[in-house]
Amino acid sequence: MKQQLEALQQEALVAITQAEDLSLLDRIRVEYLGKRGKLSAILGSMGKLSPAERPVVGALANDVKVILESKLEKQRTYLEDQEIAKRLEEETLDVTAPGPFIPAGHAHPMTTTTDRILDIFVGLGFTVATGPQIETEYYNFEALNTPADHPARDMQDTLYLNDGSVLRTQTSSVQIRYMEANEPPIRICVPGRVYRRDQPTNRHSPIFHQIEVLAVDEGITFADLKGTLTVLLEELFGERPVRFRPSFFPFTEPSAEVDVQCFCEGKGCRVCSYTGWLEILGSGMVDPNVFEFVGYNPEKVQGFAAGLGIERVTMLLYGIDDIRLLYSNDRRFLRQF
Ligand code: 2NL
Repeated sequence: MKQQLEALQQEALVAITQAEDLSLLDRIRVEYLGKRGKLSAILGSMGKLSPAERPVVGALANDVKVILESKLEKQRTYLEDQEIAKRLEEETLDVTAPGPFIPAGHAHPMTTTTDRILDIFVGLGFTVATGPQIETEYYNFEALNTPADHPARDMQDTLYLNDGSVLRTQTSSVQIRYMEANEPPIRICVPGRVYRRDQPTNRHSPIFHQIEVLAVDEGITFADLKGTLTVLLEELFGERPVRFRPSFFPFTEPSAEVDVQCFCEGKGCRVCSYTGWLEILGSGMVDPNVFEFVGYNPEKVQGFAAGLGIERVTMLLYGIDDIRLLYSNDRRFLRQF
Protein backbone atom coordinates (compact mmCIF):
# COMPACT_ATOMS: atom_id res chain seq x y z
CA MET A 1 0.00 0.00 0.00
CA LYS A 2 2.89 2.21 0.80
CA GLN A 3 4.18 1.66 -2.72
CA GLN A 4 0.73 2.31 -4.15
CA LEU A 5 0.61 5.63 -2.32
CA GLU A 6 4.08 6.62 -3.46
CA ALA A 7 3.26 5.70 -7.07
CA LEU A 8 0.04 7.70 -6.84
CA GLN A 9 1.91 10.71 -5.48
CA GLN A 10 4.47 10.47 -8.28
CA GLU A 11 1.82 10.12 -10.96
CA ALA A 12 -0.25 13.00 -9.56
CA LEU A 13 2.73 15.33 -9.27
CA VAL A 14 3.62 14.76 -12.92
CA ALA A 15 0.00 15.34 -14.00
CA ILE A 16 -0.21 18.56 -11.96
CA THR A 17 3.07 19.92 -13.32
CA GLN A 18 1.95 19.24 -16.88
CA ALA A 19 -1.50 20.77 -16.47
CA GLU A 20 -1.61 23.87 -18.62
CA ASP A 21 -4.98 25.29 -17.80
CA LEU A 22 -7.10 25.76 -14.74
CA SER A 23 -9.99 23.53 -15.74
CA LEU A 24 -7.66 20.63 -16.44
CA LEU A 25 -6.00 21.25 -13.08
CA ASP A 26 -9.37 21.05 -11.37
CA ARG A 27 -10.17 17.77 -13.10
CA ILE A 28 -6.84 16.40 -11.84
CA ARG A 29 -7.73 17.48 -8.29
CA VAL A 30 -11.02 15.60 -8.48
CA GLU A 31 -9.32 12.58 -10.06
CA TYR A 32 -6.81 12.19 -7.21
CA LEU A 33 -8.24 13.93 -4.14
CA GLY A 34 -11.97 13.87 -4.79
CA LYS A 35 -14.43 11.82 -2.71
CA ARG A 36 -14.40 9.10 -5.33
CA GLY A 37 -10.80 9.83 -6.30
CA LYS A 38 -7.78 7.60 -6.45
CA LEU A 39 -6.55 8.46 -2.93
CA SER A 40 -9.93 7.60 -1.43
CA ALA A 41 -9.91 4.33 -3.35
CA ILE A 42 -6.58 3.34 -1.78
CA LEU A 43 -7.69 4.41 1.68
CA GLY A 44 -10.86 2.35 1.24
CA SER A 45 -8.80 -0.80 1.30
CA MET A 46 -7.06 0.10 4.61
CA GLY A 47 -9.40 -2.31 6.38
CA LYS A 48 -7.23 -5.15 5.13
CA LEU A 49 -4.21 -3.82 7.03
CA SER A 50 -3.10 -4.97 10.47
CA PRO A 51 -3.80 -2.55 13.34
CA ALA A 52 -0.08 -1.81 13.58
CA GLU A 53 0.25 -0.85 9.94
CA ARG A 54 -2.88 1.29 9.84
CA PRO A 55 -1.58 4.48 11.57
CA VAL A 56 1.63 4.37 9.52
CA VAL A 57 -0.18 4.10 6.25
CA GLY A 58 -2.74 6.62 7.47
CA ALA A 59 -0.01 9.14 8.24
CA LEU A 60 1.58 8.50 4.85
CA ALA A 61 -1.75 8.95 3.06
CA ASN A 62 -2.18 12.24 4.86
CA ASP A 63 1.32 13.36 3.81
CA VAL A 64 0.48 12.50 0.19
CA LYS A 65 -2.74 14.49 0.47
CA VAL A 66 -0.94 17.52 1.91
CA ILE A 67 1.84 17.36 -0.68
CA LEU A 68 -0.62 17.10 -3.56
CA GLU A 69 -2.81 19.89 -2.18
CA SER A 70 0.13 22.21 -1.85
CA LYS A 71 1.38 21.32 -5.32
CA LEU A 72 -2.11 21.91 -6.74
CA GLU A 73 -2.29 25.26 -5.02
CA LYS A 74 1.12 26.30 -6.35
CA GLN A 75 0.25 25.25 -9.89
CA ARG A 76 -3.09 27.02 -9.66
CA THR A 77 -1.42 30.28 -8.59
CA TYR A 78 1.13 29.87 -11.36
CA LEU A 79 -1.55 29.34 -14.02
CA GLU A 80 -3.63 32.25 -12.72
CA ASP A 81 -0.63 34.57 -12.84
CA GLN A 82 0.10 33.41 -16.36
CA GLU A 83 -3.47 34.08 -17.42
CA ILE A 84 -3.38 37.61 -16.00
CA ALA A 85 -0.03 38.29 -17.68
CA LYS A 86 -1.46 37.05 -20.98
CA ARG A 87 -4.54 39.26 -20.66
CA LEU A 88 -2.43 42.29 -19.78
CA GLU A 89 -0.30 41.62 -22.82
CA GLU A 90 -3.33 41.29 -25.08
CA GLU A 91 -5.07 44.35 -23.71
CA THR A 92 -2.09 46.67 -23.90
CA LEU A 93 -3.10 49.95 -25.52
CA ASP A 94 -0.43 51.70 -27.55
CA VAL A 95 -1.47 55.31 -27.17
CA THR A 96 1.20 56.36 -29.67
CA ALA A 97 -0.15 54.10 -32.45
CA PRO A 98 -1.60 56.07 -35.39
CA GLY A 99 -5.41 55.99 -35.51
CA PRO A 100 -7.31 54.17 -38.25
CA PHE A 101 -7.78 56.18 -41.48
CA ILE A 102 -11.36 57.44 -41.57
CA PRO A 103 -12.06 59.06 -44.95
CA ALA A 104 -13.82 62.38 -44.37
CA GLY A 105 -16.32 63.77 -46.85
CA HIS A 106 -16.27 67.34 -48.10
CA ALA A 107 -18.68 69.86 -49.50
CA HIS A 108 -19.97 69.43 -53.05
CA PRO A 109 -18.72 72.26 -55.31
CA MET A 110 -22.35 73.43 -55.68
CA THR A 111 -22.60 73.73 -51.89
CA THR A 112 -19.31 75.63 -51.71
CA THR A 113 -20.49 78.08 -54.39
CA THR A 114 -23.90 78.54 -52.74
CA ASP A 115 -22.30 79.21 -49.35
CA ARG A 116 -19.83 81.68 -50.85
CA ILE A 117 -22.57 83.66 -52.58
CA LEU A 118 -24.84 83.65 -49.52
CA ASP A 119 -21.91 84.77 -47.34
CA ILE A 120 -21.31 87.72 -49.64
CA PHE A 121 -24.94 88.84 -49.47
CA VAL A 122 -25.17 88.25 -45.72
CA GLY A 123 -22.07 90.45 -45.43
CA LEU A 124 -24.02 93.15 -47.26
CA GLY A 125 -26.93 92.94 -44.79
CA PHE A 126 -29.20 90.45 -46.56
CA THR A 127 -30.90 87.57 -44.75
CA VAL A 128 -31.57 84.13 -46.24
CA ALA A 129 -35.17 83.08 -46.98
CA THR A 130 -36.56 79.84 -48.44
CA GLY A 131 -39.96 78.53 -49.56
CA PRO A 132 -41.87 75.72 -51.29
CA GLN A 133 -40.74 74.11 -54.55
CA ILE A 134 -44.33 73.28 -55.53
CA GLU A 135 -46.10 76.56 -56.23
CA THR A 136 -49.38 77.95 -57.47
CA GLU A 137 -49.42 79.69 -60.83
CA TYR A 138 -50.27 82.85 -58.93
CA TYR A 139 -46.96 82.97 -56.99
CA ASN A 140 -44.86 81.61 -59.81
CA PHE A 141 -46.24 83.80 -62.63
CA GLU A 142 -49.18 86.11 -61.99
CA ALA A 143 -47.79 88.06 -59.04
CA LEU A 144 -44.58 88.40 -61.05
CA ASN A 145 -46.43 90.35 -63.72
CA THR A 146 -46.64 87.36 -66.01
CA PRO A 147 -50.36 86.70 -66.77
CA ALA A 148 -51.53 83.56 -68.55
CA ASP A 149 -51.50 85.17 -71.99
CA HIS A 150 -48.10 86.76 -71.48
CA PRO A 151 -45.56 85.66 -74.10
CA ALA A 152 -42.99 85.21 -71.31
CA ARG A 153 -44.85 82.09 -70.18
CA ASP A 154 -43.54 80.43 -73.33
CA MET A 155 -40.02 81.67 -72.61
CA GLN A 156 -39.70 79.05 -69.91
CA ASP A 157 -41.53 75.83 -70.40
CA THR A 158 -43.07 74.91 -67.09
CA LEU A 159 -43.57 71.54 -65.39
CA TYR A 160 -47.19 71.25 -64.20
CA LEU A 161 -48.57 68.84 -61.63
CA ASN A 162 -51.96 67.14 -62.11
CA ASP A 163 -53.71 69.47 -59.65
CA GLY A 164 -52.65 72.56 -61.64
CA SER A 165 -49.79 73.56 -59.35
CA VAL A 166 -46.34 74.06 -60.86
CA LEU A 167 -42.78 73.16 -60.00
CA ARG A 168 -41.40 76.66 -59.48
CA THR A 169 -39.45 77.97 -62.46
CA GLN A 170 -37.55 80.48 -60.35
CA THR A 171 -37.29 81.24 -56.64
CA SER A 172 -39.04 84.61 -57.11
CA SER A 173 -42.23 83.04 -55.73
CA VAL A 174 -40.51 82.96 -52.33
CA GLN A 175 -39.87 86.70 -52.58
CA ILE A 176 -43.56 87.35 -53.37
CA ARG A 177 -44.55 85.36 -50.29
CA TYR A 178 -41.95 87.22 -48.22
CA MET A 179 -43.20 90.63 -49.36
CA GLU A 180 -46.79 89.61 -48.58
CA ALA A 181 -45.75 88.76 -45.04
CA ASN A 182 -43.30 91.64 -44.38
CA GLU A 183 -43.12 95.39 -44.81
CA PRO A 184 -40.17 97.22 -46.40
CA PRO A 185 -37.28 97.69 -45.94
CA ILE A 186 -36.44 94.21 -47.25
CA ARG A 187 -33.13 92.63 -48.10
CA ILE A 188 -33.29 88.90 -48.74
CA CYS A 189 -31.47 86.28 -50.74
CA VAL A 190 -33.25 83.06 -51.69
CA PRO A 191 -31.33 79.95 -52.64
CA GLY A 192 -33.21 76.98 -54.03
CA ARG A 193 -33.96 74.30 -56.57
CA VAL A 194 -35.96 75.26 -59.64
CA TYR A 195 -37.48 73.34 -62.56
CA ARG A 196 -37.80 73.91 -66.30
CA ARG A 197 -39.07 71.64 -69.04
CA ASP A 198 -35.71 71.48 -70.80
CA GLN A 199 -33.92 68.78 -72.72
CA PRO A 200 -30.80 67.90 -70.66
CA THR A 201 -27.56 68.90 -72.41
CA ASN A 202 -24.06 69.81 -71.29
CA ARG A 203 -25.36 73.35 -70.58
CA HIS A 204 -28.98 72.69 -69.47
CA SER A 205 -30.61 70.60 -66.80
CA PRO A 206 -34.38 70.43 -66.12
CA ILE A 207 -33.57 70.77 -62.42
CA PHE A 208 -31.09 73.43 -61.40
CA HIS A 209 -30.34 75.88 -58.61
CA GLN A 210 -30.70 79.61 -58.26
CA ILE A 211 -30.01 82.36 -55.82
CA GLU A 212 -32.25 85.37 -56.14
CA VAL A 213 -31.81 88.61 -54.24
CA LEU A 214 -34.36 91.28 -53.51
CA ALA A 215 -33.92 94.70 -51.93
CA VAL A 216 -36.93 96.95 -51.35
CA ASP A 217 -36.76 100.33 -49.66
CA GLU A 218 -37.56 103.97 -50.21
CA GLY A 219 -35.19 105.48 -52.75
CA ILE A 220 -33.47 102.36 -54.07
CA THR A 221 -32.00 103.06 -57.53
CA PHE A 222 -30.27 101.22 -60.33
CA ALA A 223 -26.99 102.40 -58.78
CA ASP A 224 -27.76 100.19 -55.74
CA LEU A 225 -28.36 97.26 -58.08
CA LYS A 226 -25.12 97.85 -59.94
CA GLY A 227 -23.09 98.46 -56.78
CA THR A 228 -24.41 95.35 -55.03
CA LEU A 229 -23.86 93.09 -58.03
CA THR A 230 -20.38 94.56 -58.61
CA VAL A 231 -19.39 93.64 -55.04
CA LEU A 232 -20.70 90.11 -55.66
CA LEU A 233 -18.86 89.75 -58.96
CA GLU A 234 -15.55 91.09 -57.60
CA GLU A 235 -15.72 88.75 -54.61
CA LEU A 236 -16.50 85.77 -56.85
CA PHE A 237 -14.39 86.45 -59.93
CA GLY A 238 -11.75 88.96 -58.82
CA GLU A 239 -10.23 90.87 -61.70
CA ARG A 240 -12.14 89.04 -64.41
CA PRO A 241 -13.92 91.56 -66.68
CA VAL A 242 -17.73 91.77 -66.47
CA ARG A 243 -20.30 93.70 -68.45
CA PHE A 244 -23.88 94.85 -67.84
CA ARG A 245 -26.14 94.61 -70.85
CA PRO A 246 -29.80 95.69 -71.30
CA SER A 247 -32.35 92.89 -71.20
CA PHE A 248 -36.00 92.16 -70.57
CA PHE A 249 -37.95 90.37 -67.82
CA PRO A 250 -41.71 90.73 -67.18
CA PHE A 251 -41.04 91.41 -63.47
CA THR A 252 -38.35 94.08 -63.78
CA GLU A 253 -38.04 97.37 -65.65
CA PRO A 254 -35.42 98.33 -66.63
CA SER A 255 -33.61 94.98 -66.75
CA ALA A 256 -29.99 94.03 -67.20
CA GLU A 257 -28.05 90.86 -67.69
CA VAL A 258 -24.47 90.41 -66.57
CA ASP A 259 -21.80 88.60 -68.55
CA VAL A 260 -18.42 87.44 -67.23
CA GLN A 261 -15.46 87.09 -69.55
CA CYS A 262 -15.06 83.50 -70.73
CA PHE A 263 -12.13 81.13 -69.88
CA CYS A 264 -10.74 81.96 -73.32
CA GLU A 265 -10.06 85.49 -72.02
CA GLY A 266 -12.36 87.00 -74.63
CA LYS A 267 -10.72 85.43 -77.66
CA GLY A 268 -13.83 83.38 -78.38
CA CYS A 269 -14.25 79.61 -78.03
CA ARG A 270 -16.80 76.80 -78.17
CA VAL A 271 -17.92 77.35 -74.54
CA CYS A 272 -18.93 80.99 -75.16
CA SER A 273 -20.13 80.39 -78.74
CA TYR A 274 -17.24 82.60 -79.88
CA THR A 275 -18.62 85.69 -78.12
CA GLY A 276 -15.89 85.86 -75.44
CA TRP A 277 -18.58 86.27 -72.73
CA LEU A 278 -20.71 84.02 -70.50
CA GLU A 279 -24.05 85.17 -69.11
CA ILE A 280 -24.34 84.53 -65.38
CA LEU A 281 -27.26 86.54 -64.05
CA GLY A 282 -30.38 88.53 -64.80
CA SER A 283 -31.49 91.54 -62.82
CA GLY A 284 -33.51 94.72 -62.82
CA MET A 285 -35.60 97.26 -60.96
CA VAL A 286 -38.74 95.57 -59.59
CA ASP A 287 -41.70 96.34 -61.85
CA PRO A 288 -44.31 98.55 -60.09
CA ASN A 289 -46.98 95.97 -60.98
CA VAL A 290 -45.21 93.40 -58.75
CA PHE A 291 -45.43 95.84 -55.82
CA GLU A 292 -49.17 96.30 -56.50
CA PHE A 293 -49.67 92.52 -56.25
CA VAL A 294 -48.08 92.33 -52.77
CA GLY A 295 -49.82 95.48 -51.54
CA TYR A 296 -46.83 97.84 -51.53
CA ASN A 297 -47.21 101.41 -52.78
CA PRO A 298 -44.98 101.69 -55.89
CA GLU A 299 -45.05 105.49 -55.48
CA LYS A 300 -43.28 105.07 -52.13
CA VAL A 301 -40.91 102.10 -52.48
CA GLN A 302 -38.48 100.97 -55.09
CA GLY A 303 -36.46 97.80 -55.34
CA PHE A 304 -33.99 95.78 -57.29
CA ALA A 305 -33.88 92.04 -57.85
CA ALA A 306 -31.49 89.60 -59.45
CA GLY A 307 -31.36 85.89 -60.12
CA LEU A 308 -28.27 83.86 -60.79
CA GLY A 309 -27.76 80.25 -61.73
CA ILE A 310 -25.52 78.47 -59.22
CA GLU A 311 -24.52 75.76 -61.71
CA ARG A 312 -23.33 78.41 -64.18
CA VAL A 313 -21.19 80.14 -61.54
CA THR A 314 -19.79 76.81 -60.28
CA MET A 315 -18.86 75.74 -63.83
CA LEU A 316 -17.15 79.07 -64.43
CA LEU A 317 -15.24 79.05 -61.14
CA TYR A 318 -13.93 75.49 -61.52
CA GLY A 319 -13.73 75.18 -65.32
CA ILE A 320 -16.39 72.45 -65.53
CA ASP A 321 -17.68 72.01 -69.09
CA ASP A 322 -20.67 69.70 -68.51
CA ILE A 323 -23.46 70.53 -66.04
CA ARG A 324 -24.30 66.81 -65.71
CA LEU A 325 -21.01 66.19 -63.89
CA LEU A 326 -22.46 68.18 -60.99
CA TYR A 327 -25.28 65.63 -60.53
CA SER A 328 -23.35 62.46 -61.36
CA ASN A 329 -22.10 61.72 -57.82
CA ASP A 330 -19.02 60.28 -59.54
CA ARG A 331 -16.31 60.18 -56.88
CA ARG A 332 -13.56 60.53 -59.48
CA PHE A 333 -15.08 63.92 -60.27
CA LEU A 334 -16.00 64.94 -56.70
CA ARG A 335 -12.59 64.05 -55.24
CA GLN A 336 -11.07 66.95 -57.15
CA PHE A 337 -12.74 69.63 -55.02
C1 2NL B 1 -33.29 85.26 -64.83
C2 2NL B 1 -32.79 86.02 -63.73
C3 2NL B 1 -34.22 87.35 -62.37
C4 2NL B 1 -35.58 88.48 -60.80
C5 2NL B 1 -35.00 87.32 -61.24
C6 2NL B 1 -37.33 89.18 -59.28
C7 2NL B 1 -38.04 88.84 -58.16
C8 2NL B 1 -39.05 89.64 -57.74
C9 2NL B 1 -39.33 90.78 -58.40
C10 2NL B 1 -38.59 91.08 -59.50
CL1 2NL B 1 -39.96 89.20 -56.37
N1 2NL B 1 -37.63 90.30 -59.93
N2 2NL B 1 -36.35 88.37 -59.68
C11 2NL B 1 -35.35 89.64 -61.48
C12 2NL B 1 -34.57 89.65 -62.61
C13 2NL B 1 -34.00 88.49 -63.08
O1 2NL B 1 -33.72 86.13 -62.70
O2 2NL B 1 -32.57 84.94 -65.72
N3 2NL B 1 -34.60 84.95 -64.76
C14 2NL B 1 -35.31 84.33 -65.81
